[in-house]
Amino acid sequence: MANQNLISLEHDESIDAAATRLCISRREFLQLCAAMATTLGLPQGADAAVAEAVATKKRPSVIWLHFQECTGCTESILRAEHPTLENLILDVISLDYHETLFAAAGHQVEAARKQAMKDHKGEYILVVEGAIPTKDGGVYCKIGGKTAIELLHECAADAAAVIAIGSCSSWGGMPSTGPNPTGASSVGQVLKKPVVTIPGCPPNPYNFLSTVVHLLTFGKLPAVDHLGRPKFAYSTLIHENCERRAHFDAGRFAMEFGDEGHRKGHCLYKLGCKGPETYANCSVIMFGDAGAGTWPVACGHPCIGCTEQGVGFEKPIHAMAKMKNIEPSVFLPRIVEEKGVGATLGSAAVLAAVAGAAAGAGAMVAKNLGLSHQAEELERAKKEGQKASESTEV
Ligand code: FSX
Ligand code: SF4
Ligand code: F3S
Repeated sequence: MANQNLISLEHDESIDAAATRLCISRREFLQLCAAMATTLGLPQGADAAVAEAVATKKRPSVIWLHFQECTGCTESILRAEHPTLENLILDVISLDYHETLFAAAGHQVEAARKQAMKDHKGEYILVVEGAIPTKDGGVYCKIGGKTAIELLHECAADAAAVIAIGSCSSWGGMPSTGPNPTGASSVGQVLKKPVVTIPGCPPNPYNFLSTVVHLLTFGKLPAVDHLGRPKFAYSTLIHENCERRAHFDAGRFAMEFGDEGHRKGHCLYKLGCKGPETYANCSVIMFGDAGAGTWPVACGHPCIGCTEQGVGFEKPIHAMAKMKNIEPSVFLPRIVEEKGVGATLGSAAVLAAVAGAAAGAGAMVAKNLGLSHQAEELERAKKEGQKASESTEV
């Protein structure tokens, strides 16, 4: 069914102007906005509100700090190979300070930071990439003569919101791996207050973009969990929506890289996949540059739990994951559906949307349902084949 709300924007000049700014067609612009509304788990029709906000709202000033990290967050967010995404992110924010992207250097760039903080006092968003070394007075990371601890406190004081981007700033990430010689800590630990966290090493750019777009559209940051993670992105385990889940449930595993199970796309649990203990939406919205619709597990590599404190960079890559949720997913179909009882696939998908589960789950469930049925069919055919050959032998 056509989306009436998007159709109502057909003659909206601001939409045309936004599309022209981004060098894309208005159709592509609306598709992007619909994708963001979907990522946010917003109800049908919210895509029009998102499109209007992106096209017309004043861009918030962003001051972006870099501490202990690899700059992968910036690289994944502003990927040069994806000019549309890069343009869109730079279109929804006003990036007033960013050490690695600024052409200026030294005193000039320091002056730009101070000016932006003065001009947008109490209104700017502080985005922090990288962990903060806290040992020995913080001497292991200094910028412009100030330690990361000093800079963070200085910039956070007048910020309207603080977003920790990537696992390093969210919970310490790779720099905090034992024995953590520099005392690498998270933004929340140093500021001693909750901040919005977008973990991932690197984080999925759509999760950052969708967080900012939520702020633009509704004037507030999205709902977060106890770790500050936006619920739209981090409330389900990778394992819950994984395309290999049917193989897990049927007990079909790759045992070695390159073995038959691996080549057939079986579950990577026994190769150390941390999907069962990692909260993120990679299996739903996909994440990776290896081709369309891919993400680490789809490429054949176990999830290493890069978003999850205590898992990523902590547990050996090939150690088996702890099962956090051993209950079968409510979205998995019953083998025999009793009439009038139980959730149908359609209602499960609606429930997922209402519950704010990452959108796309319905599609993934449908895909899993197909795989489950295929698996059952294969199993049945195999058994029937065995029976037939047994009776022939007798
Ligand atoms: Fe790197 Fe960012 Fe990892 Fe950390 O991402 S991709 S080390 S999360 O802070 O630059
Ligand atoms: Fe997917 Fe990993 Fe779970 Fe297997 S263990 S179903 S590969 S998330
Ligand atoms: Fe990270 Fe696992 Fe996603 S390794 S990118 S959380 S699939």
